[in-house]
Amino acid sequence: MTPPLDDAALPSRLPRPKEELEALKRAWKPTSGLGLLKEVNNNIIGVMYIGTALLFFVISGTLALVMRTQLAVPENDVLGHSLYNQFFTVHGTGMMFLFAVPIVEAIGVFLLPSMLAARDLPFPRLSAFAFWAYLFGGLAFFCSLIFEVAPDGGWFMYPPLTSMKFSPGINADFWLLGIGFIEISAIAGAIEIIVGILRTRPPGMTLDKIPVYCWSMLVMAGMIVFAFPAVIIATALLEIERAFDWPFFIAERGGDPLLWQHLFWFFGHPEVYIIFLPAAGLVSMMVPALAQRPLVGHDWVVVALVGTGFFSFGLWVHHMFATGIPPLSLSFFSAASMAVSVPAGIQVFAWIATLGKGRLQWTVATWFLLGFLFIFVAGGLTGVMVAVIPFDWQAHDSYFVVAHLHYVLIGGMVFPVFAGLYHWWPTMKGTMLSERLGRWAFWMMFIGFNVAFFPMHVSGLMGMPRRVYTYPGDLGWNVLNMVSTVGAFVMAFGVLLVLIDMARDAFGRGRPAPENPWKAGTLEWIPNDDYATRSIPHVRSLYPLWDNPNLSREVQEGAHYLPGAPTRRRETIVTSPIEARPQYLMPMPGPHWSHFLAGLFTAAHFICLAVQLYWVSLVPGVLAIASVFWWVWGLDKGADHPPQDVGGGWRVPVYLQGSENHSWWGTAVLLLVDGTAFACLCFTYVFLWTVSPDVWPTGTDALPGLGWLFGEAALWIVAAGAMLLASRAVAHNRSWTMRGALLVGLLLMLAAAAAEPYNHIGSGLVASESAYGAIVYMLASWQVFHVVILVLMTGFTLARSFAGRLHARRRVTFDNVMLVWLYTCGQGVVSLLLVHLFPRLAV
Ligand code: HEM
Ligand SMILES: [Cu+2]
Repeated sequence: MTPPLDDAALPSRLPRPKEELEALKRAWKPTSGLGLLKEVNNNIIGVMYIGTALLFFVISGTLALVMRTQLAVPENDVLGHSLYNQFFTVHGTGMMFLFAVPIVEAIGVFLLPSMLAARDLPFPRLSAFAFWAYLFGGLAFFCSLIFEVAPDGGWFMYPPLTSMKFSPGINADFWLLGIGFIEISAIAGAIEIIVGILRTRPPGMTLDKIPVYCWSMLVMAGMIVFAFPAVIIATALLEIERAFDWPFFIAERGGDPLLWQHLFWFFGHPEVYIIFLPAAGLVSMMVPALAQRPLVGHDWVVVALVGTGFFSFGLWVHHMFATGIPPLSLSFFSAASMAVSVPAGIQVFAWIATLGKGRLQWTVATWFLLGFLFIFVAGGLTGVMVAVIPFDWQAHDSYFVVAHLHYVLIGGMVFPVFAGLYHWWPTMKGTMLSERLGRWAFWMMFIGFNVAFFPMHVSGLMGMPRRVYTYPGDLGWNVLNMVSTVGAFVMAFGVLLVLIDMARDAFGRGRPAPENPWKAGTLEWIPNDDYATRSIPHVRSLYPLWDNPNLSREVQEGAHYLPGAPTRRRETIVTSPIEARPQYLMPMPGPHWSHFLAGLFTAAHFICLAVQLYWVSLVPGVLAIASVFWWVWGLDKGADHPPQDVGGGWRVPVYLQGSENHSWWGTAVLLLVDGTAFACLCFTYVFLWTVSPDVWPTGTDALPGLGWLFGEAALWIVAAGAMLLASRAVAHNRSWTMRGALLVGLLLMLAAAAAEPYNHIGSGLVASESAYGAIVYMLASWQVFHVVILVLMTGFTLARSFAGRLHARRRVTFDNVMLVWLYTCGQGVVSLLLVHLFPRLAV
């Protein structure tokens, strides 16, 4: 490789040839009209994504207003009992799953590439797919309210209330299938964000020069990878219990409703930080810009972010203080819950110190930030209160908790997000929102919020339980409730003002923004176009625009990296994860119908399942898979161009195989998700055994013989060996050996995956009889599911091989399949050891 740039020189020589910019523009030309559906550019998808999340916020908020109307006076009958239950469930679920998480990811999709000066994130079609799946799934979810079949078990859907016995209709299925599948889109977004931040940074942006926001997004995406599988597994188990009567949560047959709580809160607690950390990251970017000085204690803030992400996984039990947990673990989790306020405190002090040292600009964003600090600190304090166990026992399931959770969520994420909307609006299309309307909106939201939610602390302590649709008039709660309702409406008018402001801008009434209106120091303020920045800047510090006042002009003149489109198509530079050295030029997929159709059909498939049209659901299911094949068929282009000059003396290839390829990283992250899901199933097995060892077999009679264990394990191991053989065959271009090895390996895996349920059926185990049977067959089904995926992937690989698109110098597709394959074999062996050895050892 060529040496990197010496300090003074600019990466590309000026002036640039005229046709260069033309080529760049042509490659990134957006589609118009109906073509918008095909679009993948993060600038466009990001805006649609944010808009959809705001739409869902407004819908969920409207439900809250109706609930507040119902609660304004005692014995009210605006909403009946059953509808109220549906309303709070859809409100809570909508806010948490369809607004809070999606909007932070959406902001990431919009903002990250420009903060990293990348032309786009590494998997543009994946984010577009995630967006469409989310849009269609979310709309269907809200529609369930219209037909009065919305879920009504609360946003955390505790069984047994949500199991078949107590929720016989399809309401709960809407939640389980609707939300379960929308999580796919959250995970897709997380993969995109992780690989994007690690691999598409601008040259020179080493780990210590990553903007705080990117750190926060990296941590949050990492948390999604480890937290969301738990809720996906939980929803899958509950849905399977409902559909096939496999008793995971039914105590009479050895299940345990607490299993749900563990799995759910293992996700649910980190969820709060998944929402809060990106918001904190946004704050850490806005505060320095508004105060015109670097963030005080930058390194500490980063450590705090990473630390929060790490520790918040240990805390799920504090949502279960009232469930009869042993006292020693109670104290441990109580102390840990308080400790997690320390990193939040560090960040708050860093922001206050920065604001205090700088010369503050008073923008709308500043006001929202101050509102955020006030509300969030208040919510943190009540959080410490409920972390005290005796207090929690008092306040549990009262309005005190409703007040606390809204202080944290609205203070901690809604206010920063609105600050961010006003702050970064100019980067969208160069116009500004109205400072005057914005200030009105802020004050209405701030005052309305406190008027609405502060009294709930009091009504909660006076004994008002949460999730009641009405109350008698003689308990002293009347005034407090009326005040809360009035406050909620004032706040809603504040939100409405923001929407009006945004609509004004959309209809061309916005003021044109100056370049970098708040004089910020980070890369997203370099003027942007469909192709992102004209050239990719060389980064030397945390605030490049402050340290080099010429940077923006240099970039716009094309003096930095990749000033054009050398291969005449969309592409960006992939850099090394730590030092951000250019490694290769990644071609990026352009607009296409496939991912849109994949999103549409995936949503249709799950909606059909939710309304129990099982056979019909096969049609969109097959179409979704076909669309995915169509989508990925055109990727993995191989080195179809010679190495290209990207500036700074770097001449890089246009294709790299093996572990340096970005899609290999994407697959690896996906397997982390998969592994976490599998770990949750293993946890389920062991957990159910600890609560009901009596339904487990004692002695070896009831178990399949050891021969099955060794036989099946051998099949998995040999199948893995076949894959390694196939891999060597690819390296030597021995196509027929590869095809043969793949087919043999696949047959072995099919045999292994089928043998496992077969031998349990043989020994008389019935899935619906006991929790033991249920989890054993669940683990076996999990393996079958993986092999089915591998059948599809192998078929695809073979098709590529026959089409001449797979050989020694073009094997990225193959390598990704190999990862999934080897993982599946390993998982198969672990699963066998657990199922066959554990009952033998645990007598
Ligand atoms: C726009 C202002 C909002 C108002 C007026 C509001 C009001 C309410 C009300 C009346 C309830 C039902 C309480 C009960 O009956 O137990 C509730 C529950 C809830 N809200 Fe909000 N809310 C608002 C915004 C939000 C936001 C922004 C989030 C999250 C990001 C959120 C998350 C929740 C959750 C998770 C629940 C619990 C639902 C359950 O118990 O299953 N809310 N809210
Ligand atoms: Cu928690």
